[in-house]
Amino acid sequence: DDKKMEWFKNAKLGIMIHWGIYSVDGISESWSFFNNYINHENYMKQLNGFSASQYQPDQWADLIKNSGAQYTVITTKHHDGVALWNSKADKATTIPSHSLAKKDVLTPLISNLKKSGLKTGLYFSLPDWSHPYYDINTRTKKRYEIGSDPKRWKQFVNYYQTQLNELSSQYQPDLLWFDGDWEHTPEEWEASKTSDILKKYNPNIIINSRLSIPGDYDTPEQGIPVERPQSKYWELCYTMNDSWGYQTYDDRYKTSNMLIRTLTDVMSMGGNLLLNIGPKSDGTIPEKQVEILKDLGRWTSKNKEA
Ligand code: FUL
Repeated sequence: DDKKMEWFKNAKLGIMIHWGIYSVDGISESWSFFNNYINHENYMKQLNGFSASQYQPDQWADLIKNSGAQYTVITTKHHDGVALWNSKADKATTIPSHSLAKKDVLTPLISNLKKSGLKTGLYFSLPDWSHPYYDINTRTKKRYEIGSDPKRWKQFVNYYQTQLNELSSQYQPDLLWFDGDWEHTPEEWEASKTSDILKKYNPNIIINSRLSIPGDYDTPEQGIPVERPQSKYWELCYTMNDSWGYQTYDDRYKTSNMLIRTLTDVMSMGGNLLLNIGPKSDGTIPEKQVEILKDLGRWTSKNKEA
């Protein structure tokens, strides 16, 4: 397994991308309706504002490549359940079919990233708070017991595993970044089967530790661990400001120097930094984030041997 982890171990810097309909109103990804900041119906109305009209995936790839990052992780589906790709799975809501953009935004990005030599990771939320078969229904605020309706839950598991089949066959990802495993047990998620599905497409796929079963590397979030993590491989996911998705009012950016210091701290502890950007719904990347990526690029190119 060390062999397949080689590129990851040497990567040091990766860029995470949170891009979804939440960027339309500039509110928090999925959590805004989960926490009743907005109701589910109005949250979903953001589909009508997601235009991707200025979207230039080749420029995204250049910008990421020039930052010195070796890989990316993009949100293909957050807890809100909206698929960024043209999912044909049962009752899926997708950007290509249901948004204003009416186009496939993931395929051109993945191909540009691969052309630039970047490894590609896909973020995928296990919970899907909009799907009729999921046990927590945010529309009705009702929850069904899996034990009382195992057939329905099975339909949900089939649905999400179908989506992973689609993603694997369409994009051949190098890494799968699961999220939200906390909502169910490994048995309920059928986690081992899920992992087998991914390995069938790519025996060398790297899977993070949020599939409810031990993964290939640890995933601390938003803070450098105090002690060097026990696991051999790890990655700190980290925001440039205080938000993952694009948020209108969040201008609390860390300075480039602070972020470079975080990168060197993480490196010295044997980890990778997965630094997040949150593009806007028209497909542009906020200026401040572009600036930080460029600053990182200047630093990494001067410190190649690091
Ligand atoms: C968390 C999610 O709940 C956040 O919204 C975000 O995507 C972060 C990277 O992971 O678990």
